[in-house]
Amino acid sequence: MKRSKNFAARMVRRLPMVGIAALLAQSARAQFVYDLSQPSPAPLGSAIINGGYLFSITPTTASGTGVYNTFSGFQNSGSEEGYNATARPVMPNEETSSQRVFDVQLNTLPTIAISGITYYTLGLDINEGGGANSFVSLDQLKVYVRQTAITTADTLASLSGSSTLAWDMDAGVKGNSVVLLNQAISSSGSGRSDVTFLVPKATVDAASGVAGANAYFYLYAQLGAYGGNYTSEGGFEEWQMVSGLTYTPPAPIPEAGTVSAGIAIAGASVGLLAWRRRRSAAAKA
Ligand SMILES: [Ca+2]
Ligand SMILES: [Ca+2]
Ligand SMILES: [Ca+2]
Repeated sequence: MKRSKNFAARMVRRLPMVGIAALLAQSARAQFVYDLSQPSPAPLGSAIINGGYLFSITPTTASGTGVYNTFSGFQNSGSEEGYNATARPVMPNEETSSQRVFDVQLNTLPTIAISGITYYTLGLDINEGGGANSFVSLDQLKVYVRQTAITTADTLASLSGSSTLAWDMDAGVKGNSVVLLNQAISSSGSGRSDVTFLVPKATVDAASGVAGANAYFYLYAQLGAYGGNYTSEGGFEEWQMVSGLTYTPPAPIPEAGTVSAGIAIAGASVGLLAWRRRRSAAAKA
């Protein structure tokens, strides 16, 4: 009986820590949402995340002047993920064509200079069908670099465990980020990017540890995991090297977006913690 009372007392003392742990866990799940899926107001939305720059292309500014060279593509119903590699097998959602999914070296990536910063210039060609299906979320986007080509590419772990993470959309000051996209905004058609992704060249080169920029570049992405109207359907989403761009990107809106329900859950955790403290005090009385 005495042991049981001591056990109960220990548990009561631990309750505030349990509350704090729950608070931290819920906060970690909060997402910062960049909504680039709405057609107005013009110019179309953009997002700067951890020094990277994502924006939609408009039909009037893309002008058909770019060259779009696909190096990774994947599709799955619901959510989907994958990364480029020449090694086979690739991840389950990834295309298997050696012409469309392959290793990329940094010195083959196109670049563009904007306001004195040079970026590697990449694009995402969304293939989601029309109507309500045209929306899709970008939940994860990670740039990995390696000094040699990857030889096992069938899991994310085989990449992340052997490579340097050079850039991550979830590593910025806002933490876990999601970008909401809409194929219908660009109306660019298949074969041309709907969304441009610029990642600072200096950041990626430094992470590679190879001065001559011969390092290998791997782009991992996950789409559709946000759920709701933003699941993935239709054909393959394809990542492209984009060269020959002549347009000026829309003005960056780094603070755009809203915080999802995660913060509200964290607030509820604070309330729960206070309730547990009151319970603890009552137990001691
Ligand atoms: Ca969709
Ligand atoms: Ca994320
Ligand atoms: Ca698709």
